[in-house]
Amino acid sequence: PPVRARIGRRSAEFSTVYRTKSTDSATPIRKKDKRVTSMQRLESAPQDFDRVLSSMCTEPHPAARQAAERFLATNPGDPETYRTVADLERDAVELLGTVTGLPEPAGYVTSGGTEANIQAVRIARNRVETDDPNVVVPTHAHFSFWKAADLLGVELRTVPARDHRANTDAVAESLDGDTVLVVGVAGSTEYGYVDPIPELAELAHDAGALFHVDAAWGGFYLPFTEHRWHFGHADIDTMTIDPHKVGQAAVPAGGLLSRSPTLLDELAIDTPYLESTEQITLTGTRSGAGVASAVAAMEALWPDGYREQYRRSMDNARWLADELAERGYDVIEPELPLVAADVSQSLVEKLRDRGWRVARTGSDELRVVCMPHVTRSMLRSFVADLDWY
Ligand code: 0PR
Repeated sequence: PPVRARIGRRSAEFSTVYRTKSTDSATPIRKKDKRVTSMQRLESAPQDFDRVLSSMCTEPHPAARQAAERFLATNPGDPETYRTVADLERDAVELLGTVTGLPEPAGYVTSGGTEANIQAVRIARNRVETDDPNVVVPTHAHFSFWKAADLLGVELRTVPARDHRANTDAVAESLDGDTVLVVGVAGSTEYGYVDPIPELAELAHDAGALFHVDAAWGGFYLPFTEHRWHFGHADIDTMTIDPHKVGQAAVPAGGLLSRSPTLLDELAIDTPYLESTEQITLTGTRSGAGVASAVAAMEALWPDGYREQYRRSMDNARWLADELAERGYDVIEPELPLVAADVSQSLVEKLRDRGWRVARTGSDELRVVCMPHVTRSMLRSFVADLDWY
């Protein structure tokens, strides 16, 4: 679909902090509560992660929580003033390089996958002189690429998938001399599937374009799989990998990595009145808490903790997929710890009424993301509720 058709539309369905689809707030304000402060209301609110099967955020590792608190008031956006957190950010990038097979990584800790994806598009656009740049993404790419296209004035060419993975023939057909970037997804938001990364990289480079991998969610599960997804497997230019998702850091901590520091130069803006002379980030003031917690989580968990987590989450996903299949639902075979199944809208609504936070795919399947906070016992009671209807 042309990108313009999907952007700038206003409707009651639009979901932001201010306007949300959800009608049942976790902490409803009733008239008689008027003199109760928001903080007092929080005390009686339910535990955040108890029934959350829809989120790509999770409970941070205890070390990450502690590190976040310690660096709450620091700003890695001003590295000459906040030197400790600036050092920590270098460590974070090193660790992300280790996870993604990149020995001399360049990059920084972003506010999340959205910022990292926008910046990857910005690098590619700025690198090439063309009046009419286009970016080729599979249809299952995250919606942050639509934001990027809108902000940066590039044409987004979406390519249909085959079996939930990018179709390389269709990608090849949509490339031309104005293609500045091709995107592959390693762990898609809807199904957790991995695109053919080495093949896409080759197509991109043959067309003179850069190649970006979005491993925002999958990046901390994939090292323990057979998938070919990282810098050591393919000629990848940039990558998104988010510590604040499966990495178990505190929010906000995303990651943008680049094979070479030269590509990041495309993002540089002069900062005349700071001690440091330029900035490559999209936001100015940034969260030192996110940076510090990313380092703490990765030092605590890489590689054994993440491996153990992958095994547990993947076992849970396979277990849930089997339970749903036994009950006659069509299940999309999980490739990473994410289960999608053809459960009716009305049943999903009933589960939501019972407090389950579950998501849906674009094709209206039920979608359960097996994050670290999602345990077998949680899934057992979810299935028990499903059986009850
Ligand atoms: N790339 C991929 C593959 C993603 O799945 C996501 C987020 C992003 C990029 C963007 O990352 P940020 O949200 O950090 O900018 N995918 C989830 C989604 O859109 C994000 C999410 C997280 C949703 C927590 C709900 C939630 O509770 O579904």
